[in-house]
Amino acid sequence: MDIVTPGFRGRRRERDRALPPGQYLAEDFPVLSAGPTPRVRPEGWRFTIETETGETHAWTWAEFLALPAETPRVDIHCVTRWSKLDTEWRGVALDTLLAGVDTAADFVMAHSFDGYTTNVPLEDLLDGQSWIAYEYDGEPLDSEHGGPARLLVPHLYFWKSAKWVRGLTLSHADEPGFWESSGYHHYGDPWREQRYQGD
Ligand SMILES: Nc1nc2c(c(=O)[nH]1)N[C@H]1C(S)=C(S)[C@@H](COP(=O)(O)O)O[C@H]1N2
Ligand SMILES: [Mo]
Repeated sequence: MDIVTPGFRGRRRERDRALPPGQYLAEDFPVLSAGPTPRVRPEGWRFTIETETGETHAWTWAEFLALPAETPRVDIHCVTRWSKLDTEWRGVALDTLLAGVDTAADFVMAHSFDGYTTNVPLEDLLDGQSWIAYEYDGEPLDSEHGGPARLLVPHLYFWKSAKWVRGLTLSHADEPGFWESSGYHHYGDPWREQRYQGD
């Protein structure tokens, strides 16, 4: 039997949509940070991509905002078991940022202004799968959610979506980042429930 209560109709679609195993739908947008929120001013902001040969590409905030942006609607899944469906973001696709970058690397480490790091295979950032996002739900990204800009890699657990991202380093070696060094899964596919090492 299908129970429909007033005010719940708008959620019909969300409720009926499949969630990855072990996940539930969050009503709000939880904040999960390993430390305090760093103060990152747009004036001092730089986004840097460093290749395996040491070549660097950098964008100031103004240069970054001038790049073509996209408005992805995506589902996000945190390893602490909450998910949100159809979240709306605005940001620059990694395809755009990496278009002029000459690399033969297979792996990426994302670095953040709070010292956080997380590793992702380069191919998982390409083909419309990831963005550097600076708006959420039509508003500038809140600092507690990673503003001014964060990595958004929605097909992997949300710890891969580095908040306050300051750059990517490309490498031939697959090194673990912050959570990956303390027992979390190296890759983190929510559909295969890759929460911890050995999953
Ligand atoms: N720089 C940085 N990025 C981070 C984190 C962090 O502590 N520092 N936490 C990660 C974790 S574990 C999760 S679940 C998400 C939480 O994002 P939210 O606070 O916007 O929900 O950010 C990820 N990105
Ligand atoms: Mo998390």
